[in-house]
Amino acid sequence: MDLTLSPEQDAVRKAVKEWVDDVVVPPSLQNDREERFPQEALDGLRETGFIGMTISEEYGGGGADPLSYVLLIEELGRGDANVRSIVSVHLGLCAGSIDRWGTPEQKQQWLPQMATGEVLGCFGLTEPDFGSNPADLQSTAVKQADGGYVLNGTKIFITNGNIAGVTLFMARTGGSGARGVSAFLVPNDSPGFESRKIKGKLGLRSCDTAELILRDVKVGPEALLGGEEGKGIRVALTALNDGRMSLGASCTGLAQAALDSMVSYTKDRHQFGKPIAGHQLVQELIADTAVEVDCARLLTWRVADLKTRGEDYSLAASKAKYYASEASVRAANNCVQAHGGYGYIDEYPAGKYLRDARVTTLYEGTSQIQKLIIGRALTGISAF
Ligand code: TGC
Ligand code: FAD
Repeated sequence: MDLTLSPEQDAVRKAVKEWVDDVVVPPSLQNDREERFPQEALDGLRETGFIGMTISEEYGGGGADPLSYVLLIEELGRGDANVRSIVSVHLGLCAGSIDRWGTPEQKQQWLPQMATGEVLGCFGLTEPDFGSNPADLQSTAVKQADGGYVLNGTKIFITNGNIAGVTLFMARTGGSGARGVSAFLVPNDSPGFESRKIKGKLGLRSCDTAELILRDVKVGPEALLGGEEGKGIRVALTALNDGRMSLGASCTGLAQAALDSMVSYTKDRHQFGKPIAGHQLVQELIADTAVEVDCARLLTWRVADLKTRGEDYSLAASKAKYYASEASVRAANNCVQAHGGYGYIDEYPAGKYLRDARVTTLYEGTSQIQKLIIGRALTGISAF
């Protein structure tokens, strides 16, 4: 299923697909078994420039349009969701926020290094006691006489947290609720900044997930993103519009991988004297998945189209994220089913697809939160 792509977008898609098949897919199962970080993929993302694809050209990035970014992320999601998460947190959530809200000095300080991947970014919103409701977060930023701040607080489940050079850190500068939160750009090597690896994840076993603990971390006034207090939740939720578009793309890619794997396996595997692909109920698994892949892709490409046209894409992003994440779990589950017992061992990727898909209905706003966002937009009544 395809809509018409421009020649440039088509070229991006082909180049990324080829690179993903060469570099990302081959070590992905072994990396998952060993919980090994996909270093070759990260090196390759730097060499190809994919790591800075959407950063403005004036800061050394690729200046890519939203649909090209979606194509990149979909292919990465097809190859290995671990690699996808490194990129979309670095680019979409962190660099994207600096590009959108940063002062000229902040852009100059961070974006050139992020465009090459020399510095990776992470996104510090979730806290141990505040996940779905970040407006109540408790990390603090206390203003000092010199205009700088002292930061304290703990962030949990932070993708790239141990490998990033800069954290977009949301902390309370004063007052309760969303308006009391501000966004800071904090170097991860600051004195008092500690990161701890989170182990034992159900899926996404080879990418980095961290707990970040900040104890009296001192930053100058230049660390306040955009130079304005009280914008932290808005900064975060705006970034998450892009994050949700990206997750729609990643889940489309994962569901496509599950579909490809099912088609290939069921044509080879024989039972009752014929390929299992010849049994109608097996074809049902394939057909259901194929339709869901198309739906997920169309919903996600629509978000990119709205963004390209400068229209509000937040509602469309929530719909795409909600649908594609749930669809990717169903696709991966169908893939396991079509593989029979072989779907339950790690010789085939089916089990990895299911474990990697599972988190996508949880992060970047759970499915329940997406449904409440959609319901609020349609009715004008907030259930929060
Ligand atoms: P609310 O009162 O509605 O709004 C607060 C301020 O934000 C503005 N705003 C938005 N701006 C842009 N886009 C949107 N979609 C926006 N939604 C709200 C709003 O205008 C307001 O601005 P201002 O200037 O008036 O102050 O906020 P709320 O507290 O009612 O929001 C509720 C809710 C539940 C929708 C929100 O808190 C939410 O989305 N919660 C989910 C949290 C979440 O998604 N966390 C994700 C963490 S990051 C992550 O998971 C990365 S995973 C890594 C990977 O992908 O690999
Ligand atoms: P909770 O908010 O406690 O929710 C628990 C359950 O209650 C969910 O089912 C939820 O849907 C439901 N619930 C909560 N409120 C409501 C309501 N009002 N109505 C109905 N149901 C409700 N965060 C970051 O900031 N940066 C990252 O890079 C990042 N990466 C992550 C990587 C991984 C691998 C994981 C697992 C998480 C990551 N997160 C990150 C955190 C993620 O965004 C949160 O886990 C998610 O937002 C949910 O928050 P919570 O875990 O506190 O769950």
